[in-house]
Formats: sequence, C-alpha cells, structure tokens
Amino acid sequence: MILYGSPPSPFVRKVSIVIGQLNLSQKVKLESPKAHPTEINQDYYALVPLGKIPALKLESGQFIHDSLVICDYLNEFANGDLITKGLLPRVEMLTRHSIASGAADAAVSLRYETAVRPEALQWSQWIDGQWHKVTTAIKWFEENVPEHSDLMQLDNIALACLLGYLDFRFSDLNWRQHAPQLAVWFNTINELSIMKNTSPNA
Ligand SMILES: N[C@@H](CCC(=O)N[C@@H](CS)C(=O)NCC(=O)O)C(=O)O
Repeated sequence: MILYGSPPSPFVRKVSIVIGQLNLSQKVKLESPKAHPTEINQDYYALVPLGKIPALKLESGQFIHDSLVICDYLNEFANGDLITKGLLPRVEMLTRHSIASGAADAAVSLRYETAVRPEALQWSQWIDGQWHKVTTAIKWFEENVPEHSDLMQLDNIALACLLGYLDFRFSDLNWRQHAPQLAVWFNTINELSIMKNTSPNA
C-alpha cells in the first residue's frame, strides 16, 4: 500500500500512528505529493478528487480517503481494536474522534488563513471563528479527559495529533494553561516512542 501524505499534517500523523500500532509499517510506503489549497497539483487530483492528504492506495490500485476512512480500513484489514465495537460505544468514540478531528480541521484552516492567504485578504472574524472552534474543543476535552492513557484508541490518537499540531504551529495559544488536566494526559501520551517517532518537530 502507499500512503500519500506529509508528516506534519495532523491527519497524516494519525494514520501513521495507526499504521505503527497495527504493525503495518512494512506493508505501507509513504509518498509525499504537494497538497495545497490554492496551488493545484493536477497529477495528484487525477488520483484523489479533493486533492487532500492523506490518501491510501490499496494493493488493488483503489484509492481511499479521508483519514477516518483510512484508519477504519486499516483497523479492519489488520483485525485491530483501535475502534470500539458496539452501537453506542462506537458512536461515542467516533464522536470524540470527530471533535478532535474537527478542531484539527479548524487549526489547519487557521494555518492557511494566516500563513497562506495574503495578509491584505485575511479576515479577522474568520480567524476568530476558527479559534473559537479550537478553544471550545480543548475546553470540552478538559472536561472530558480520556479516562486512561491508552493510546490504542482512535479518538485518543486523533486528540494527541491535534494537541501535537497546536504545539507545532500555534505554540502561542498556550492551550495547557486553559486545560491543565488534558496537559497531564498529553504529557504521558507524548512520551510514547510512536509519538516521538511521528512528531512534526522530529
Ligand atoms: N478531513 C480530512 C482533512 C485532510 C486535510 O485537510 N488535509 C490537508 C493537509 S493537513 C490538505 O490536504 N490540504 C490541502 C487542500 O486543502 O487542498 C481528513 O481527515 O483526511
């Protein structure tokens, strides 16, 4: 299989951690196409209709995306237990995942708004609105800290990738100050070798 992605992306990092946790590293090669919201990479769009990373090319040649679909596929492929089974526990976990992943979407959107969009075109209310999503999600996780430090769960992996991305791109946010219990949880997770090996700062 081929994973298309660039390691600093929180979504690509999540898939990379899942690959590591499922012991699939030998079966997946990484390729890094250019994926950019305004600089269109036609070759990549020919493969992936939204032009976003991550995408996974299966051995059959079929492409799958986005990151949740890829993680779900890999978990089933490897008969893993990263996604809880059972109607309610599964949706509860996927909802936690979607809060973390949605906050990562808002953070990536902020990155584009502040680092890619020309300064004269930047819209401060848009920036405020995206920050609100990120900070509200952090507050929610502070009130709903993962019960244990087991990273072997997709929601926790997505949360760890969100927090790692905030540290990487938005260290000024100083989210730890507003979420001390979440910070303790993240410090524990962040010590795991799989987190260190996939760190955007590595
Ligand atoms: N919901 C998607 C989000 C993927 C995403 O936003 N990826 C960014 C990089 S972090 C990207 O490809 N941006 C290029 C673009 O928007 O065209 C997922 O979970 O895979």
